[in-house]
Amino acid sequence: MKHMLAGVVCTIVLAGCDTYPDIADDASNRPDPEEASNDTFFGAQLLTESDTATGNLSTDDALDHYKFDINGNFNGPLIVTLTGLAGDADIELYDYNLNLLSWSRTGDTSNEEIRVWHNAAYNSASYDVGLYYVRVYTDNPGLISDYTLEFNFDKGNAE
Ligand SMILES: [Ca+2]
Ligand SMILES: [Ca+2]
Repeated sequence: MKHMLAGVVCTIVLAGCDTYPDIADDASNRPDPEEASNDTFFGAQLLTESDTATGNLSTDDALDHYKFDINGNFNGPLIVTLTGLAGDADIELYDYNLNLLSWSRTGDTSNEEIRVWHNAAYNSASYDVGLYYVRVYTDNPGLISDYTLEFNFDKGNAE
């Protein structure tokens, strides 16, 4: 009985842990490059015209991905914010290789903010040295909320 209880507790604890980046299509469990929705990294919406995106999370769509390129030939702070929330949603920042760089997971309707230092020397041979991915998501299945996602890259003294 004690062992069973330990197993249950362990399962509950694990269920609360972060998982690896989910680049797989939920249905097939395999990468799906033709995925049209922004629910996967493959369908990440490119922010080009503006550094701001407005989106919506709902019961049927609790996960959105975005990507942007800061053309980062300069070092400087990159700041990503999520505002305008009606409930608890969170953000994660990934590099061009989909490595999780940082995250912001405050509670309730609090704004989220991620600050990282963009190092232009990091894999500078790559064409996508300034490419980042952002995941906007909620763990609250009942949440319905608009949001504003914004990124800001300060080239500092380089300009
Ligand atoms: Ca979505
Ligand atoms: Ca939150």
